[in-house]
Amino acid sequence: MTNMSKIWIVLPAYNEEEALPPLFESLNEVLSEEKKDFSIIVVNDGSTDNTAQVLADYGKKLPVIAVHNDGNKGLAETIRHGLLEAIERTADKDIIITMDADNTHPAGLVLRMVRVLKEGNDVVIASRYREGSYVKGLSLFRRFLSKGVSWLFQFFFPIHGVRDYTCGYRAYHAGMMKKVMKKYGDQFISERGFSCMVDILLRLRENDLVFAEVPMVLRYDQKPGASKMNVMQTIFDTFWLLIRRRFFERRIR
Ligand SMILES: Nc1nc2c(ncn2[C@@H]2O[C@H](COP(=O)(O)OP(=O)(O)O)[C@@H](O)[C@H]2O)c(=O)[nH]1
Ligand SMILES: [Mg+2]
Repeated sequence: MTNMSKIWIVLPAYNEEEALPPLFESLNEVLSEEKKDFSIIVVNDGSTDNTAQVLADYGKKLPVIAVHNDGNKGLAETIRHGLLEAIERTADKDIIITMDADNTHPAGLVLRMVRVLKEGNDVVIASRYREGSYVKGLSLFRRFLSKGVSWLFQFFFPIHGVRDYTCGYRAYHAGMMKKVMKKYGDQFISERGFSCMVDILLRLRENDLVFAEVPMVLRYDQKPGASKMNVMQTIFDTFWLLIRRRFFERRIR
């Protein structure tokens, strides 16, 4: 076991009492079947439903580690918290995976992402824009928005191998993540809301890394509740991030 790299799954969760149990079950199924060593770090962002209880229950039967924000801090702060918790625990050869806690990102894809990461990539993105990708159940408007962001960023901030800038399902080489997060400190994530996923990618882009994508089947039809994304706010934040980084801020090297 000791020479195996461990998989650390980081889940930002805000009121996900319904989605977490089936997600835990399927992660456990796919990873145990392949005899992978794994832990799931869930950052509870001041949920007002039974998320905390679900985490306490699952912590007794699966390798689920619950950490709690004091209050509702938003997605960016929650992802940052989760990544910091992860890099404190990981060995350099480990793998850190972030995914939505809403049970729309298929657990089975973890295996392929790990495989592709080990094939020589530093970052692997589960992408909606590759041969074999499929999006089920997401509104036309939301699909159009992500696609627009994808085009804009591919034009202004091209990254070799990257088309999906917004998806939260990603695999990172742990040693790389440690180095990069230490280097930027508080500036690693400057956004507050859902635009943090683009923000992280732009930071990583400033470093000499290798990116790859694998096709994802996004099961938005399995989402138990409504989306928690504030669409207008996210559009605004994302555009402002693009303009700031493109025209006002200097690249940090
Ligand atoms: N920390 C935090 N996480 C949130 C918040 N809103 C949503 N999330 C989490 O962020 C992820 C993405 O949210 P989701 O509703 O799936 O957005 P969508 O898939 O883009 O419609 C999920 O894991 C949510 O639990 C929030 O206010 N704070
Ligand atoms: Mg989601």
